[in-house]
Amino acid sequence: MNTSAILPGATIGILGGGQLGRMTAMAARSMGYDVHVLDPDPMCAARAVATQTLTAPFNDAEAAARLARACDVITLEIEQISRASLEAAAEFAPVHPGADAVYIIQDRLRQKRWLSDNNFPVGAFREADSADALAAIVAEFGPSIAKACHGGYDGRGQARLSDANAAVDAWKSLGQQPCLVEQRIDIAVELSVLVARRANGEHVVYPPSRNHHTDGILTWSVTPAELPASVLRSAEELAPAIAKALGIVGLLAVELFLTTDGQLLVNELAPRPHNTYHHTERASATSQFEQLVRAVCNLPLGDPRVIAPGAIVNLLGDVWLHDTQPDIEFALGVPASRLHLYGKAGARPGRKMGHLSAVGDSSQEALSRVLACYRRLSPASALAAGLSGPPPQLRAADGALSVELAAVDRGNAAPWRGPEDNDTDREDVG
Ligand code: AIR
Repeated sequence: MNTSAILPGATIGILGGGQLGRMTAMAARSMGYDVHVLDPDPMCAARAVATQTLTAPFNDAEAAARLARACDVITLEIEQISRASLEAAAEFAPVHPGADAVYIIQDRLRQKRWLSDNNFPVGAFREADSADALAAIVAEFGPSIAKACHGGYDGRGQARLSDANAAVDAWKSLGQQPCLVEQRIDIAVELSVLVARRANGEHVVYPPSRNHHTDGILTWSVTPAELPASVLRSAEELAPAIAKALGIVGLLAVELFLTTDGQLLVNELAPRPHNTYHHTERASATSQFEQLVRAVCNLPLGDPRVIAPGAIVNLLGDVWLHDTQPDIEFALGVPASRLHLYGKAGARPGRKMGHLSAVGDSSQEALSRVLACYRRLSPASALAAGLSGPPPQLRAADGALSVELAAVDRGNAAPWRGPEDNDTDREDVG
């Protein structure tokens, strides 16, 4: 592999032109790179920032090759790129992360099996290949979530089953295709960790984010996570170990659950920038988007430390679909708040259109500010998301959570013990 740096002036190609591609392209342009994108939607969000937008499906290998021919390096912002497209692009430019890692991650069942086979901690799961099989698994597991292997994101392609009677409807709603079935986990806290890794194996780990989802879609995210040190340490060891095992060059986001009995389990992986790290644009010494550019261009990785506690709230299409339109002027009166819009044309329910961010002197202050901003912007959306009351308390004020976290502090947490040698491992070529 050619390991020299790809310097500003070069062209970065991005497979996918949604909001993640757009924000990556903005960071790349700030650093002096040119950017081309490929996306099936000619009006994709990154179009406004890229100098060339190729309109083609993600399984069009010929188009991926055409993108790569005009670029010095290729990265991606969505994992649903066909293996053939990634391999075709790699004929003409380095593709980071590479086809092998993306292939494992892009199929949810394959990903879970890989994690389990490699001894990373995951909850109970099975494959269902018929409605009857699904019913039998749910009869055994109890409440479960069935997930389509391919294609679903932001809560799409998932069905929650409280008992086996729901299997026929769930099987139909997932397109009558083999799916991943996960036993429902009693979650105390949702968190995520982002790692950036260069071709020589050097990596940096961002402090974990603490996250809150509604109906499978991220609602808010805050950093630092305000969790026990033992949990943070385990999470920070887990992510680079997974990135190394996958040979990731670029970014890997690891979504985790801390269970009510103190275990840390991997939920899902993403080989790209992640919604739970949008606050890095404000809160961190290096944003995740700049970090991706540095990693794939083989530049020194940026400092991942939090320089100001920060939080974000997602703005879904619903915000624009209520009777009352968002009050941007009122919202931006909240101190240290900022509005980010992705320039998407069609507001649809559940579609990520933008986010609000805020920084503060503490995680609690940042979260309280961004939620206040959201309530001002769209009281109806805040009500629908259960966010119209006082902000959630990140520290002990919530009695139940503090009991659960006390159990974690006593050492029940994190059955997974990191490898001894997960320091920078320069000899490993990803
Ligand atoms: N994305 C990728 N995987 C998960 C998410 N949320 C981002 C990418 C992708 C965009 O969502 O940036 O391009 C697609 O958004 P939409 O609203 O057009 O479906």
